[in-house]
Amino acid sequence: MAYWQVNKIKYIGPHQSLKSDLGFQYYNPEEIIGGKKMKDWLRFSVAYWHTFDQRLVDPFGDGTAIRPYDKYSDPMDQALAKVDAAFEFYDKLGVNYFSFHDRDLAPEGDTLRETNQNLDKIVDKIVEYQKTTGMKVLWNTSNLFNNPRFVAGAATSPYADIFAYSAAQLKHSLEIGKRVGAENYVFWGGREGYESLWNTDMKREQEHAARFFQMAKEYAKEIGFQAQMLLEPKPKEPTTHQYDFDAATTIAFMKEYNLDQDFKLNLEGNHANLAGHSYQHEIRVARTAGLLGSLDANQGDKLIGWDIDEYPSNLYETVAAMYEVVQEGQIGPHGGLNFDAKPRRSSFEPNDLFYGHIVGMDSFAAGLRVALKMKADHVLEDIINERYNSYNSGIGAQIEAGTVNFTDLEKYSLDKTQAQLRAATHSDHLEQIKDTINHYIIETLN
Ligand code: XUL
Ligand code: CO
Repeated sequence: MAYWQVNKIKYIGPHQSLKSDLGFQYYNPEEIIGGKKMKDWLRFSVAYWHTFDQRLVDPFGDGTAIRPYDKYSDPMDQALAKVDAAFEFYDKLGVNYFSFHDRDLAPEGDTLRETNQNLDKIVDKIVEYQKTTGMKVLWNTSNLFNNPRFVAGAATSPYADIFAYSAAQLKHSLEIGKRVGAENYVFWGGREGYESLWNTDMKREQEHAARFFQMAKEYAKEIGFQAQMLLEPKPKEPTTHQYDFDAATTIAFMKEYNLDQDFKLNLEGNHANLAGHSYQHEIRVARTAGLLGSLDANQGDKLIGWDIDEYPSNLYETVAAMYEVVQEGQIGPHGGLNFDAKPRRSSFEPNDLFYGHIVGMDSFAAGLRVALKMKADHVLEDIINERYNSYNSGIGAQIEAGTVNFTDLEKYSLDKTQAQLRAATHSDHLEQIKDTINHYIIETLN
């Protein structure tokens, strides 16, 4: 039985008008570009929670989603049907990876023992499908935020029983990660933050979080689960302040607690915007620290300002993100682009899940094409090399080599005139750079 009323999505090339059939305009998975297949550059992953579980609720309205497994009223029957629907969806969309939380897959029981039994039954079915389809897991994670017991956090909960339960839940999630061969394991600190400092012992909470990550790493090692561990920064939502605020804050935390050897970052576009940054900024910060792990692909709406998880469609942003990836040579050692994104509440039909992924995949594929072309033409490299040229010789080279001090630099500068100093600077011609980038976008995609 087919759950999704579409044929396999194929590359059809750039198309002018609204398409009657579904197809990719820029994503051509087997095409070799920049020395690699497109699908290997991008490693797209479908997010189980948004794609198969999300009912399209918003704070003012109930879910609108129509899904092909809605007819199953028993939660376990529905969970089993969703696995069939999911694997058919991956096949029709043509992706090789998916990502999931433990709680996305199966309903909770009254005890963790019962919950684990439900989950294991679904994972058994997933593992069988993996054998016949070759589908891989980009990452799995544990939902330590939805249930009311996590009201004040999980690893940073002030209640020790909740910390203990969270550890036990996570332990099983790591075991599942090993069974499905997850390439990464993500920690998004859903409620690891605070509502108010007036009742919060911040230092103690952060030490608890660090201990939690240490134990997770130790247990993964103990069972031979080799996934790359990733922390996913987000500044707010659901708590007023989340400890993993942004890439820079999370890196400082990782270094303070000696986690930077074993953990890297999973960065998300909409989270970057909530922190007052661009996606490109977050990726650059992680790259600079050698800690780029993987990417969650989505975008926010600048006019709304919440974390609304739109499918990415903004070409300028995907070009900027893929520019960073192209400079890096890969997304991360085992990274990919996971669509942490959902359709709008008004796009409630099953096929909208395909349209959403198509625009997301096409947008990043287009970004990749443009970024590779700009790199091949050395557009920005030449500008940047020229801009820092004064450090390649003379006083600049001495500054970089650490062979001069403040006294030397005073001697060097004391009698320089205003005109000489003005002549040492050059216009950045930023407007020209932006016009050039526009030109590359238009030319490459035509
Ligand atoms: C929430 C978010 C999560 C994580 C996984 O904003 O991004 O979906 O990616 O828990
Ligand atoms: Co995310």
